[in-house]
Amino acid sequence: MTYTDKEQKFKRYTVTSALPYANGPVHIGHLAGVYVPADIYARYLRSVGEDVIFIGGSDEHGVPITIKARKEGVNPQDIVDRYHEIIKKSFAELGISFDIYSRTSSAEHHKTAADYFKKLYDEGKFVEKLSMQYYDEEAGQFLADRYITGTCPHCGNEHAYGDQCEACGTSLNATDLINPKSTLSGAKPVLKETKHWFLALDKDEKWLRQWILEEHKNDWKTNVYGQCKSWIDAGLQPRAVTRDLDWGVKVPIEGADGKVLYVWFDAPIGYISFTKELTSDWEKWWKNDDTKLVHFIGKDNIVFHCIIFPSMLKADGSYILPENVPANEFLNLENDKISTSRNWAVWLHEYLQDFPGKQDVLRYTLCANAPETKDNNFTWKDFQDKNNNELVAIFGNFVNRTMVLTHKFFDGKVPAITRTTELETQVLDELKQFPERIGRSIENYRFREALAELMNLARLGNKYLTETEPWKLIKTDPEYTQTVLNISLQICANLAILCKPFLPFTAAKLSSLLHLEADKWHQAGCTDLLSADTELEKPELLFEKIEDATIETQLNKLLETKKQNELNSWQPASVKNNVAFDDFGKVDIRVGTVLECVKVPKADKLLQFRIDDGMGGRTIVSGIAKYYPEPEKLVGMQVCFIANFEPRKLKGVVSEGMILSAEDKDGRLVLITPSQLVGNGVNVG
Ligand code: B3M
Ligand code: ZN
Repeated sequence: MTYTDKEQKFKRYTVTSALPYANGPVHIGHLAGVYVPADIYARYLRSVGEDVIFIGGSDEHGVPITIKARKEGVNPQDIVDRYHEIIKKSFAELGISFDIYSRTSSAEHHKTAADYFKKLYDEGKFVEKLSMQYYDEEAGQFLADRYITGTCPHCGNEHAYGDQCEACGTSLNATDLINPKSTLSGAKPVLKETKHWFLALDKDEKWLRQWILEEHKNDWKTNVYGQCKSWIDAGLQPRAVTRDLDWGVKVPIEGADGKVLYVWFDAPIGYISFTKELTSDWEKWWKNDDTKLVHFIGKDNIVFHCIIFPSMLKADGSYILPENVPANEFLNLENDKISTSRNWAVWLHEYLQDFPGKQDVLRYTLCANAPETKDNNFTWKDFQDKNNNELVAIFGNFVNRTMVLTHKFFDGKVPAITRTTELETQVLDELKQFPERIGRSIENYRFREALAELMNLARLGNKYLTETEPWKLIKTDPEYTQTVLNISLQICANLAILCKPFLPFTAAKLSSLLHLEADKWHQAGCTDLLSADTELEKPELLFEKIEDATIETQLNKLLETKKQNELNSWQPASVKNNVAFDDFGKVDIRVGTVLECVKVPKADKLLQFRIDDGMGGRTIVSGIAKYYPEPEKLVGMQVCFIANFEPRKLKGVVSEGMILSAEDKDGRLVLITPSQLVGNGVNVG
């Protein structure tokens, strides 16, 4: 039983988490925004004994998939097969406790989505319209959604997609874009007539306004409510739910060849089809008023889950609407926007490889830093601090001290409570409050607050040990020491139960160390979870310190990415103004052989060359020392130099010319040398 849904209006919970596109692996931004909070919520509901299903799966349709396939020169099916497996496996390893993780390419989904469309079509719920859509004549294809980019009419972002501007979050129609451009060929698209089916969102405005802006005024998060309000206030437009594409769920009516359902029409139906795959009893999870439907999503999905999907559900008429849509904001990485295309991310499957057995550390950090009310930042330093200063120093340390002392003084068996003092009464009073306090925070989607409370329970344990000092007390009052360690072990047991939604691996380990059987939320909050004489396992550390070197490795990985991105975004300098042939002829470029090359004393950047120029030799100073740390190795090499460059003195050496080099993308200077040996002093031109 939950603390807030007091009158027991809800008998069961359908919890969904956004379906990640199977065009890449998942990263910490996805996790902090959607999957970690959703998992905490689902695990908590199970722990309080609620009937819950937690639904997830891969979104395998839509232009993000076909664009990726095109880029790699493979089929869309190859892309989704590859990433669906990676995503599914990594979620499982992180302990995201889906009751089902399916995919929208499944036969059940295709059928469910097609039937859903067909029913609305047969009931005349769509508006059928011939409209002008952008078409790429070079590619011979209509340009749906991400196949077209242009300037957002709302915020001026020049890289807005045909269906959405990621900068301001506005949902767009491709024809809204200013300066539209095809992402297939780069060509300016033309308008061509095509038939599509539209959801009449304009007709839904009234009930949406009532339902969201009135009924959910106080329980939806302000970021969600605010976005909904601005869309509704701006006036809702009919929205096409079909596309001229060949990848997706085929439009199940006559005369719709070459058309598929819009990905944002089929994907949320995925929640329903996956429930069908999970249980034949699926309808009660979707059609009963005593079911609470909650969608966990990122902020860029708000319009689809709060307006478009509800409008689809309402159009069918037999479904419940979401009770809440707790969307998070975005997580940045090291102060920079997470980006799949720039590889600026911490990828879950890589984390699991680099940090085996440390799933809970990531879960902890991402929950403690979750972007619940504003964008937030993940840094590796903070990850290390949260592990070392919180998990190790507070939680782990308390449990470890308690276990070690019990083994030392009481042979690893839970000692009985002998006498208690005022202090134990106080500790118990506080302890009692934790399940409800943490539970209420979770029920209100305040996961950071809930986690902070959990750590306060570990702090309570540490404070109790510090005040009673059992390591000293054993000498003067062994009897009361029994009480102290009993109470401390009971706090450990409470931690094991209450940490489970957040830190499931730690909960399992701690429960097995304590031989704790209780695992239900409402069993916590008391001091009789472990009976006297229960044998404990040998102490084992719950968390280990993370060393600087480990963090350094991760930071270096990001540094490499940054360098790579700089190289990728490098563009040749624009060509200078034209010069007349005669002007070019004034520059006298020759070839010479390096006879000697040494560093110029007291000048880090300079090398002093002696060149055989076929004319008796000359000295040239060049600022390339940084790129040639062993200058003697250049002896014998032929170089090109400007022979009639005005001589000038550099660090006391007269330089008679200028050696030519190319500046590479990373700013490195590389000497220019003829491709075959030529005579010294010959002209270059
Ligand atoms: N695949 C979009 C996204 O990952 C989308 C979510 C679908 S939820 C039904 O942002
Ligand atoms: Zn915009």
